[in-house]
Amino acid sequence: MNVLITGGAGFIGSNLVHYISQFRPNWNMTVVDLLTYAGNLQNISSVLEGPKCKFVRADIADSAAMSKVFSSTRFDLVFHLAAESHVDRSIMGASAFVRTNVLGTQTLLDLARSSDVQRFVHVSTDEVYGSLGREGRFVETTPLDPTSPYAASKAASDLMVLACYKTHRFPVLVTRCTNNYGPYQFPEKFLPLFISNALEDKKLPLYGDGTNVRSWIHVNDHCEGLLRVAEKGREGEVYNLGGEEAAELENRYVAELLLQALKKPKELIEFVKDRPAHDLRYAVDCSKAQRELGWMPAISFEEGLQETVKWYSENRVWWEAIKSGEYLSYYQENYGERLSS
Ligand code: NAD
Ligand code: TDX
Repeated sequence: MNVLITGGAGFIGSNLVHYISQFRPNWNMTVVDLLTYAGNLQNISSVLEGPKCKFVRADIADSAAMSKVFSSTRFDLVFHLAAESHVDRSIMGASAFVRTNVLGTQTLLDLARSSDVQRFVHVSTDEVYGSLGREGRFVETTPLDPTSPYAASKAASDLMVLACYKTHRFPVLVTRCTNNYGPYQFPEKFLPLFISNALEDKKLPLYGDGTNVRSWIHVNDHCEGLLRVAEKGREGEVYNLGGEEAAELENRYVAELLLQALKKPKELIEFVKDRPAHDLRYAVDCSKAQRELGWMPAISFEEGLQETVKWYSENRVWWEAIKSGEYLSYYQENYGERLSS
């Protein structure tokens, strides 16, 4: 079985590479990643040392480069994760999001279709549905109503992927997952940013009044969901994947929990100017994945958060190296005027 994983040096992609290496040890993996600011080969270095995984640095929107990748191996399965993935960066500038998330996805679809790929799993997000009020859940048929440029670019890519099935019967599957957490997450996202800032005794910049709700899922539960979708999902279908109900939590509460775990004072939290069009709440109904694939998240948020806090505490070298250079300019641009010091 030959598997192409795009974005395999990023957060979820690298966890998927480790997961496959452990649970599908016979699969041959090819990782394609441009190694943008978010990609880090160290995340998968141990797997790359073995015989089952090779790496190609390439831009998924570069059809000549990607054409070489598809002609070097006949892939049975594609997991497409490469993306610009951070909402705040999409607010600062949307073009890279359109290029990678929309054009890059279409480039892959064209090449995968002409090289007879058997399954194409497009890894999308619950953010394409927009924002929920305090009640209710997104189901797979909820109309798409994205609010950020990031979410709009992912929604556009979902529609191109689904159109490829409708028009050409190309065997695609789309997943829409809630907020992931775990090892190797770039410290611009809420949890690794807050954990690493707390470890450095820096302020935790909480947007608005901190009552926005996210549904948290451990990245390994997401990886298991992706394997089930690839192996058992129905072609042309969308599957929501998300955390347990108990992991639907207000940001403020999660910030306090992680401070407790690190034995740091609540006073590190600073309420700052809100993100524009900040979605109030995400929560997905995963009953389709449960019914059709027998999938459910297995890691409780309580357990997963403790383990994640421990990982960032023990792997300071990993995130300290990232929190330099380009990261500092991004941090200044996004938080400079928001934070008091
Ligand atoms: P990430 O930003 O950590 O990783 C993205 C990876 O894609 C990086 O390694 C980067 O170098 C690579 N990349 C970016 N542009 C590229 C290009 N043009 N060509 C090749 N590679 C490129 O993102 P993540 O959090 O791991 O998310 C992975 C996927 O899962 C994304 O498609 C995202 O939309 C989706 N998703 C993420 C979450 C979440 O909570 N993080 C939840 C649901 C869905
Ligand atoms: O500094 C911050 N302060 C803050 O209060 C940051 C970075 C975030 N937040 C809030 C905003 C959100 O309500 O925390 C919540 C989570 O923020 P992000 O980590 O930026 O994630 P979110 O906007 O929810 O989007 C995430 O989930 C879906 C991922 O970044 C996407 O890639 C994924 O598709």
